[in-house]
Amino acid sequence: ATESDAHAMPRFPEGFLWGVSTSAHQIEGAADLRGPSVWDEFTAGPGRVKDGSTAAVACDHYHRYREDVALLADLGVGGYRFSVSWPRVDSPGGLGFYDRLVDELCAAGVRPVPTLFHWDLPAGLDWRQRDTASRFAEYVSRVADRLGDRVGKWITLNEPAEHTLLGHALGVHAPGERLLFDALPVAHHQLLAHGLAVRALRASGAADVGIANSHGPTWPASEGAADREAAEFYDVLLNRMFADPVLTGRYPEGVGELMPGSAGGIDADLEVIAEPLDWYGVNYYAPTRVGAPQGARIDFGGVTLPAELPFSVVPVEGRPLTDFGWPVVPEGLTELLTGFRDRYGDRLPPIVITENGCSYDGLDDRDRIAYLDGHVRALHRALEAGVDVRGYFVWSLLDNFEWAEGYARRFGLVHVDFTTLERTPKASYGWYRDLVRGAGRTPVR
Ligand code: GBH
Repeated sequence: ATESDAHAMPRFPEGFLWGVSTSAHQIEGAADLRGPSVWDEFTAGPGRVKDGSTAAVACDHYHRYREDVALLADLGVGGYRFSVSWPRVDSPGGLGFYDRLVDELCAAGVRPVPTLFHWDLPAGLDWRQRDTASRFAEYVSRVADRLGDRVGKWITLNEPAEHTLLGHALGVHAPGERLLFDALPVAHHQLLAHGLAVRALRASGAADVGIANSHGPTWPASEGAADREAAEFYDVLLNRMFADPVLTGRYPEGVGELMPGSAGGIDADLEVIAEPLDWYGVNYYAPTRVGAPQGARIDFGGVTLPAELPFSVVPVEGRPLTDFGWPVVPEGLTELLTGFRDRYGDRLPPIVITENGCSYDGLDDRDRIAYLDGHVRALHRALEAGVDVRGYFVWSLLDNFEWAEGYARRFGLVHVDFTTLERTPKASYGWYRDLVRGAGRTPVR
């Protein structure tokens, strides 16, 4: 075999959905044409975002969506995962933008895959309030009634785990609360919102509903009991607390008692949360090594964790790091997916990788190609091991507003000059186009 044969991409099943992902607050801009979100309030405060930037303009996707859809069409992806901004939908004419975007996508033969909440909660709402869950379901019904004739595949929430941890427990994301374990009701109310949204979507005729949860293998720092116990705790907190209730209708042992129940008790909520899904979305970036608490503040991928947590995060050694400092561990994706299949068995619907990607600078981004190539192969190994994975979405189409990191971290297949807003495809865009086009285009419906 020639060298190129040895490196040939393995074949993926017919109909496998290749795509790219973005989110509203990170790319749209046009902040004057929507209501404020908790992120607008948060970034207005000093020292919250590293470069002092805001998402008021971002990639100006709101005005340039036609150009961006042309980039998607040229890329040849079968799906585009974007998010709908709740504060935009709540403002006059707000749904019109998503109407136009969805029409443009359909005309380009790209399947729209909207996420209904990607962290930009309307200012004034608060996930600590149970009522926010029913407000969310009402908003979801409005969006589904308007777009449901052209949208098949829906995502309720993006990463409630990260939103709870970073936004409400550690305060490095909006709304900037440092509640530590008192943030748990925020997780429960988002999960309840997810379940109510699934019901609202189905009531409006939607047939292909999922969630995008962040997951990664948790590796104990050593085989010692204290490290293993700390890693187990972390795994419950970041992975199982969000997957178990959705997939099995139960919280992991010990967690349910900490959650606020409804008048009907926690079981009534869990029944809503466990509404069966058509598919389960996984966002994967890296595994995390976790050990016993060290009584010191620790750096966690750019975030400083308080010392009082019952675990510590330790570096994964011997691996290349992305610009963000996250280790590159493709086989972690295989481990994660086979682990999910083993843990959840028949309760696990087909999986879609709803985000995977890395931050690197430069147009000749060979490191990104290496990262993506490794992860796509790792995904294929999970398929060979019998895990039912139906799609893969790269984070992200465009360089964008990377939350507390501002514009300093570039995750795009397409470079954005944030002064001129000019888009320039990177080497990785060409690589992904070859992969997607070689694999065959996924039919739109
Ligand atoms: C996603 O969050 C978001 O959905 C998206 O909006 C965002 O732009 C994108 O990722 C990139 O950040 O243990 O040190 O390796 C994912 C956030 C990724 C945060 C994995 C923790 C592990 C850090 N998580 N990360 S480390």
